[in-house]
Amino acid sequence: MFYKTLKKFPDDFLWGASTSAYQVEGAYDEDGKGLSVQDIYETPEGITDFKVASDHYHHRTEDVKLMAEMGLKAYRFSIAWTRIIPDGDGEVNTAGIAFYNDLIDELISNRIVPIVTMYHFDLPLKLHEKGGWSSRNTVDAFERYARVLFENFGDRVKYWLTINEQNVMINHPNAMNPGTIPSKKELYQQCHHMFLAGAKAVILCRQLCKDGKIGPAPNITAIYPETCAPADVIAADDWESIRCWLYLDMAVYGRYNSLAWSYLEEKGYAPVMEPGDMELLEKAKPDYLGVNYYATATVSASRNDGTDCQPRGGDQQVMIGEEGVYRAGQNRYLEKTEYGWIVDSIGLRVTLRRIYDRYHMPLLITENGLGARDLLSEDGSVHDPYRIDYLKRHFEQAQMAITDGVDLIGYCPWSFLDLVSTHQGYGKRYGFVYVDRDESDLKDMRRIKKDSFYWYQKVIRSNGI
Ligand code: BGP
Repeated sequence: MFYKTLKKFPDDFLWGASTSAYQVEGAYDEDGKGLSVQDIYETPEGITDFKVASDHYHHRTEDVKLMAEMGLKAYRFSIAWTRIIPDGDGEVNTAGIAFYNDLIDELISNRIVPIVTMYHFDLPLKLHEKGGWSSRNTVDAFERYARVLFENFGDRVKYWLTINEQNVMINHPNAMNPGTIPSKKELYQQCHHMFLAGAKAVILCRQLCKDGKIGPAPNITAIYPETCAPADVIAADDWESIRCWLYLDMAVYGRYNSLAWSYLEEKGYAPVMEPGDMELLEKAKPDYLGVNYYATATVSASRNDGTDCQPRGGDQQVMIGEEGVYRAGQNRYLEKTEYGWIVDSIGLRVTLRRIYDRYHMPLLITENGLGARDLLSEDGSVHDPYRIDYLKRHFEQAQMAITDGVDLIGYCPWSFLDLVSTHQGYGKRYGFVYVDRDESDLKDMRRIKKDSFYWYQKVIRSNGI
């Protein structure tokens, strides 16, 4: 629908930016930090160690100054579980508490609202070795970790996010499981345990954080049918339920989405539950929903002939489609990035409207951005007009969604500064701030403001006008 006048971004809109611990911090074994599953991936020959990341651990103060200069209203970062409790369920590491205390204090003194993700893909290795999310002990360990976080930081952190992209960890488990990839049956058991862990954290947050707000941060995207053939529409509905609503229905209503549950039963993936699980899940209502959005997906009806599941864009690491459920479709209306990711700014509006319509809860965009091979030019600057164009188009659609009636409280593009990509090394950059290192040379890690930094600064100053 067209509007004569667009609604403004709210005055207290949280213009932010995101990162996650293992992707920016570095210092993976310093000051008592334990190893996480991310710290044991083998680095290919000739590639510098990704665990140094952007060395934010040692550049913290400088990085916060840059955030303040850009005018950020909020900074979404994750806490490394292994910096707080090195083995996941044992002693608390006071140096880890001190690091995040300092970060939070520096943010607040610069009037930047901290938005804290409790767990972003970096399960403590010791817990992983003891069965990881397949074991219910990890649920207890997460609850204890949550208590440590709330007791130490809950006086200053108002916005909490429980688990980053639980749905991606279930659907694309390769990036979080060094070694053997669990079977689907096991993954959905892990998923159930993560639901319990998230619910326990929500309940604890209510008890321990006076003004705390807490919610999940799944990766949500509208799924389009490739054609208007009813069988394609069914496939799109099915995949949207299995990929998205399964996770948000559980977070908001504390119940399994019925369509997704039928799928779990049909495939033999339904998790084993214990008495009291569903009661617990029902009690844990979030205050808001984080949404990571990159791109929509287009699907067509399954053929169920053994060819539904295929590697994404030739990448054997990421399979899309599922036998008997859906197959990847083509969308000739959408462009792709140089990394083959679909770009669909209107899809952001579609996605936000669908989520809001289902749940009527405040929404916070916790990730969205463009990965590109940015270059440091000879004049010492980084020109990234493509990123400005990408974000501009997405911000416009966010404003359209607000005009549609969506209660959108903030927007945290991925990422504040360049960092290690989950799937594609360091050459794929997302930041407003360039970090002078590459995949084969750590160089001096100098921070350089990209053109998009100055552009976003203006966007924030004018509150999106
Ligand atoms: C999301 C993750 C982020 C980040 C982003 C970009 O799924 O939450 O951690 O990595 O995707 O993905 P990539 O780094 O693979 O380009």
